[in-house]
Amino acid sequence: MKKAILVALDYKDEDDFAMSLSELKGLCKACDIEYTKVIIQSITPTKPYYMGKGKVNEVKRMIDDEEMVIVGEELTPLQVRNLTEELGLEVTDRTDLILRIFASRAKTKEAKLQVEIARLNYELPRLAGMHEGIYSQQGGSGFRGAGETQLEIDRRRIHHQIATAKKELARLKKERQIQRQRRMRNQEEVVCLVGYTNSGKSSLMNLYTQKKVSAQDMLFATLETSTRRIRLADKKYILLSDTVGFISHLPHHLIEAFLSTLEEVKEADLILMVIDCSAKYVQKQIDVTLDTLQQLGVNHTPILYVYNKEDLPHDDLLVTRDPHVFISVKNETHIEEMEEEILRLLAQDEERVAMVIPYNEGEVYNTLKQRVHIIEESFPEDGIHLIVEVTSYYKNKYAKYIKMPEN
Ligand SMILES: Nc1nc2c(ncn2[C@@H]2O[C@H](COP(=O)(O)OP(=O)(O)OP(=O)(O)O)[C@@H](O)[C@H]2O)c(=O)[nH]1
Ligand SMILES: [Mg+2]
Repeated sequence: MKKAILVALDYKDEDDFAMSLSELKGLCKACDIEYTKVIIQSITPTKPYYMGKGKVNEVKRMIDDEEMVIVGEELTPLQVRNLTEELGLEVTDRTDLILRIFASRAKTKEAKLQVEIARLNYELPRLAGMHEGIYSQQGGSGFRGAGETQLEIDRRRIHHQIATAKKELARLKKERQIQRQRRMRNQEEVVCLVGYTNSGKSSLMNLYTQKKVSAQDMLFATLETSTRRIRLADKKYILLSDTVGFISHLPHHLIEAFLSTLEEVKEADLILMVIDCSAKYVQKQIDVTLDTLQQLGVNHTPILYVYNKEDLPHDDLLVTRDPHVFISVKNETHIEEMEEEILRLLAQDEERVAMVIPYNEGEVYNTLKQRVHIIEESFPEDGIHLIVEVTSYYKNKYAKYIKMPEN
């Protein structure tokens, strides 16, 4: 196990800092790194060193047998270079830890490519610093020219790798789209499990499925979306999707990389937000999850808040969001209530509306035909006239085609 010194700057609000520090420790654990010292400074990040210059010297004096220094936020390439030079040992950051975890967990081709792209994008601006390090170690200005050329070569190589990986990813994505379209034609409703990492999404999924997905007490156990057809309350079949967990300050390269796995969420009829009600910073975790959903462009989909792990001690005065249920996947309590609530929400807001779709927007008509219940259709001159039964999701999505009733 590698030993490390952690450095964090405390300049945000109190909860935010406490949560991100405890997460940083969790990330270390997931990377098999033991932190021996935690150094906190109450200043905003400085451009050259992230921490203050005096703090750099202090950290330097504190180094015993540690092999690395880990900083609680993403460092700029300049900061990495300066700190490595001053401290004389490996310096890395929170983003790097998350990338390492993702890399070790990625199993499918798609997840591996996504992590690779994120990693390459992270490394690209850091190349220059790495080269300078190498060549200053070798000494002598004679290497400088050669170093610049090598840097150019490496940059080109990485750009090429990114392009190749993206191309391959696009191909896989298309396959996935075809699968999704096939599913849509079946008109089965899609319910997506989303939520903070370690909240219990995969465990909940496993209640219903023979073929288990990996559920473990570690950050980012799941990296890829998996979908299973399940039956709710002995009544209705739905498609349940498990997704990658969220975390605060998820590196933006990773968000980009994982957007395609999360596309399922965009098309969900209902989102089950799984929340670990025993987590110390439960409200923050909910906020981060809601923010991430917004970043994904998910705005209208109804959400059922599923407060999981009710078997563990939790704040009785927890301010809950509605609609909500409390469950324990572990003890299988209140699962039926949750199912009834899901069924109610799926059925709830079906509404009959009239629509007019211009003939040149046949795509919209085709989509509706696949996904909603069409009660009547006629084809007069001004467009396709439909009477349909839609959920609020589709009502919002196709609002501009809805014809207001005349009275
Ligand atoms: N006590 C208790 N533990 C639970 C419950 N549900 C899940 N867990 C535990 O919580 C941990 C995380 O569960 P997962 O299902 O892997 O969580 P996840 O949301 O899929 O996590 P990621 O894949 O990392 O996003 C595991 O150790 C589970 O055994 C519950 O109701 N009670
Ligand atoms: Mg999981």
